[in-house]
Formats: sequence, C-alpha cells, structure tokens
Amino acid sequence: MQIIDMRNVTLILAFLFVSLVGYAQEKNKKMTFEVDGKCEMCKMRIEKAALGVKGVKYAQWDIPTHQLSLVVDERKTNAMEIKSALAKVGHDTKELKATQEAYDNIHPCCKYREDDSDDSKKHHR
Ligand SMILES: [Cu+2]
Repeated sequence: MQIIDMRNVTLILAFLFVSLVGYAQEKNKKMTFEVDGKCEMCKMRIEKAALGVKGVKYAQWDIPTHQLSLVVDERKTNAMEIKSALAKVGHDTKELKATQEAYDNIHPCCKYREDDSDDSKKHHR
C-alpha cells in the first residue's frame, strides 16, 4: 500500500473546485418564466426571439400557461438578456415591458395587453 501523495490531494481538490465553479455556471441550465402573449403567432415570435439569443439552446412557449421553458448556457447569456430580446419583439415579462412601439408592431390578433384588461364590456351587446 502506498501513502497518498500530497500532490494528488491538491489535484483532487483543484478538480473539485473547478467542478463547483462549473456547476455555478451551468452549460445546460433549465429555466422557466412567464411571457405575455396569446396565440400560435406569439409562440413562434417568442421562441424565435429567445433562440436568437446566443447561448439559448432550447425554447418552448406554452400558449395556455404563458410559460417559456428554456435551456441556456449560463456562461453565454442570462434571463435578463433573453427578456430584453423578448421585449424588443413586443412581448412583456414581469421584469421587463416592451416599448409601446415594439408592442404596436405585433400582429393585431396578438394584442395580449388589451386582452388582459377587462374586456367583458366589449363583449356585452
Ligand atoms: Cu399572437
């Protein structure tokens, strides 16, 4: 039996440290957040905008729940960057609202803001 060399211990510790740092910045980090939208067109626009951000590997927006599920490389991007890309194409998130100009550019059927306001009156005849 050999006594463990201190250099090996140092190597092991260094390896553990690197793994921990690697863990904090995940290559395939899953995240989910809410994005405002309404329909199939919104879905395409939201997913396209998210995937257009460098480091986003997977994006799927669910129409009924408004949840955007992502897989991102945390070393390349972060949630805020993705949210600003979404705001640019006219979609709101809790932290970041699209400008009126960006919102005006989305298709009329996608006007989710009006839909969220009390539209019960509009439907009364
Ligand atoms: Cu839409």
